[in-house]
Amino acid sequence: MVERINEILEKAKTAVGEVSSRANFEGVKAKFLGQNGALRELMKSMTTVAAEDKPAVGQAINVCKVEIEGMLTAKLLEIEIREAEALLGKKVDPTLSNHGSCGIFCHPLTKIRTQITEILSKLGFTVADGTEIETEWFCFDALNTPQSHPSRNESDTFYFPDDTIIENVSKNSSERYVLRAHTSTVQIRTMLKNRPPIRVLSPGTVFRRDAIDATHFPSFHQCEGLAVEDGMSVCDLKSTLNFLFTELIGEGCETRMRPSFFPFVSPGFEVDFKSKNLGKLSNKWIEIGGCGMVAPSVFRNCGYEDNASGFAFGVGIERLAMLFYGVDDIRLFFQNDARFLKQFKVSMI
Ligand code: FA5
Repeated sequence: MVERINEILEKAKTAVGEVSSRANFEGVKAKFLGQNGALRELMKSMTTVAAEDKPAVGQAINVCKVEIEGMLTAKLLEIEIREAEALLGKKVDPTLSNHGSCGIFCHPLTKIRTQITEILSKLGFTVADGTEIETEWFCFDALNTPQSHPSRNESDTFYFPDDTIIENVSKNSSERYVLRAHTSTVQIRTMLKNRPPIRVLSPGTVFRRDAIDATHFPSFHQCEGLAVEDGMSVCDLKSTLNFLFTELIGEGCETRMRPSFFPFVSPGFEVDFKSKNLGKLSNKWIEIGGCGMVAPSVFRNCGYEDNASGFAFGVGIERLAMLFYGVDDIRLFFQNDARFLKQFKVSMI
């Protein structure tokens, strides 16, 4: 039996050494580690081994398996480096860190996020940080969203168990922690810390228990905008959004603002887009974000005077990227498929 194990190991060394492509790789992997592979055959023949020899033989088979897996992992890395080099047209050093640089490719979501912040920085907006784990107060109560609101259902929002303790995020005993369901939490954090004039943007990840389809994903990205200044009106909101969309998308898309309800703005609107060139989503209105004038109760929750005025908006980064790049399925952004990503040859600093 031990001879048989050694023989398989030798054969595996030769076979893995000769692998030159991914297809070839899969074949060799199946031959040794697959359902009907050599290792499985060895395991089956354990029934014929004498009881006293079983531990030693079992261990030898295990060692053989680990060695073959190791050889295959090293070979796969070699293949991936070769593929990356072919894609990039230059040598790749996989040991180098990619921190601080998007290299030649930049994920489309990163690109859109950067564009939004660059465009609105021309109007004086700066970036404000938020946190992904929030308390119910920041996510809902401070935003005038009562317990009975559907967005607070367990089936909509990710709640942490009652006894969770998270350092640096304090809460009162009746509250729970949540994964923030929108970036509007940053409106509250910003207004508690600052006084007007305020012009901030806050891009980030948000989480909802949404079923996955072509336009929904349970973890996605939004960019919040908040401006608080004397005498602000819906005109300021509309012209800010028009400026953003015209700079970002250009003339190829139609936009509309339709009256809608969000508990933290009054009046509130939904912003939709339509594009002729969007595959299976062509000529359909796609909701891109919500917006409105900050509600007096929200100002009060942050200790502001009732007569404060400001607007807020929250746009879905995936939805904007879909329109911008003509991507008709949101899932493509998260599959990490090089064939999809390599199309986004953008040079970014
Ligand atoms: C909000 O989240 C509000 N906080 C927006 C807002 C901010 C309104 C400020 C008023 C003032 P809504 O739930 O509609 O609103 O989500 C905003 C956008 O996020 C949507 O228009 C859509 O573009 C995107 N979005 C929502 N759910 C998903 C999902 N599951 N997957 C991908 N994108 C989504």
